[in-house]
Amino acid sequence: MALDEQGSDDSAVVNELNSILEMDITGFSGHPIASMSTIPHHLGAEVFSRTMERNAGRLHSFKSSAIVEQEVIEMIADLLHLDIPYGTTSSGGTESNILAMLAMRESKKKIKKPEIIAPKTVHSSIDKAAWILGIKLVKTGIDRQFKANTRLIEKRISENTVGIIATAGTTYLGQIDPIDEIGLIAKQNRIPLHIDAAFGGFVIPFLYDLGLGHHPFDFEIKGVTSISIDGHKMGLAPIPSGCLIFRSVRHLNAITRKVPYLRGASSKQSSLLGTRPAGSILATWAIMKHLGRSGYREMVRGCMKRTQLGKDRVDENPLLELVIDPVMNILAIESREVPLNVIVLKMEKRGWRMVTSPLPHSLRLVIMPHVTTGAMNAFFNDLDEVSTTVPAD
Ligand code: 0PR
Repeated sequence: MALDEQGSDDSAVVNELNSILEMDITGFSGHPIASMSTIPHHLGAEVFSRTMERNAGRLHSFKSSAIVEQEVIEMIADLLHLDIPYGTTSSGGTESNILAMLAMRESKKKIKKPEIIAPKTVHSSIDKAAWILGIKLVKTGIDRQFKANTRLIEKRISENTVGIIATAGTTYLGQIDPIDEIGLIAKQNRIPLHIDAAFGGFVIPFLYDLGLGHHPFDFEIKGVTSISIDGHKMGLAPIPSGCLIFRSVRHLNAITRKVPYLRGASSKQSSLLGTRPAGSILATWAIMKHLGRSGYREMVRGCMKRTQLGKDRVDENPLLELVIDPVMNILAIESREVPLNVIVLKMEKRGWRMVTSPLPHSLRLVIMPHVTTGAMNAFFNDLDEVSTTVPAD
């Protein structure tokens, strides 16, 4: 498309854009059921929209953002059982994971051929980070519940190992690795352990409060050295909102660079990005202050209630099967009769945008706060029809 010499007036542009935007399935459209993103909390959206010019890469000018960023890090660390955190906000799970792996590589600089051990269920951003950072990723096996096998991790530790990674809330199944066991071997071998809690970080602490399972995953476990957690998933924050927290200042220092021409707080940067939106950090702060623990707990309660509804609907359909009993608000569904690809095509025709996980081949549903009981029922009514070869009457 060429850039027009003369611009169009506001309303013409907005009309054109609106017709393009109609293609999207968003949290507002009643159909989204597969995505880890949600409608940001209205307070965050309001804060974001009026602070868009603020740059968290220039904290010397935007001093308020420096204070607020630190408070976001502290509130999140509090949720993750750490009193004195060191960290940075980020653009999301990918950036946090890249930085965590950079810290591992940099804190063991003597190792010339760095390797990181990670179960094969880690998110693709871990592979991307290894590629960018020149780190060899040693992938390890999982058990029948799709959790990391600790023994296999231990076996692969070598003189080149600079770190271990585990996940609290896997992308495909929402499964939690046995982080207490992995923490123990990481500590015994003095190897940093990063936990990717991009999705699960804003869920697991509240599951415990709600009596829905105790899954130790955070800094309570001595061997855990860093955690990534995303506001823009279950934190209800606008995109981009991620956070990386370290237990030790040594690891934060390992990813901090001087930017000598900038002054004061801006003269050091720990993020990958230079210019980055302060608006989403301010929005995350506002949402966290507004919701408090009880607000998040109630949100998780609702998501888990509707997850149970989804589980019941799968259990009622003899041609569908869950891969694991849901640990958090993610359901992975296998089909016994109709091939999954056929189901996906038919569901897409009915307006659903689907996600299929490869391990194992299954449909992934994420029961985010915007996924209402009505949307769940509408989805399963359609799924019941397309998952059988016998036409429904
Ligand atoms: N770690 C885990 C466990 C993740 O699931 C993800 C994203 C990341 C890290 C990376 O986070 P960022 O995407 O914030 O960098 N997983 C999402 C998913 O696979 C990414 C996504 C989100 C994909 C929304 C599609 C979508 O509609 O669902």
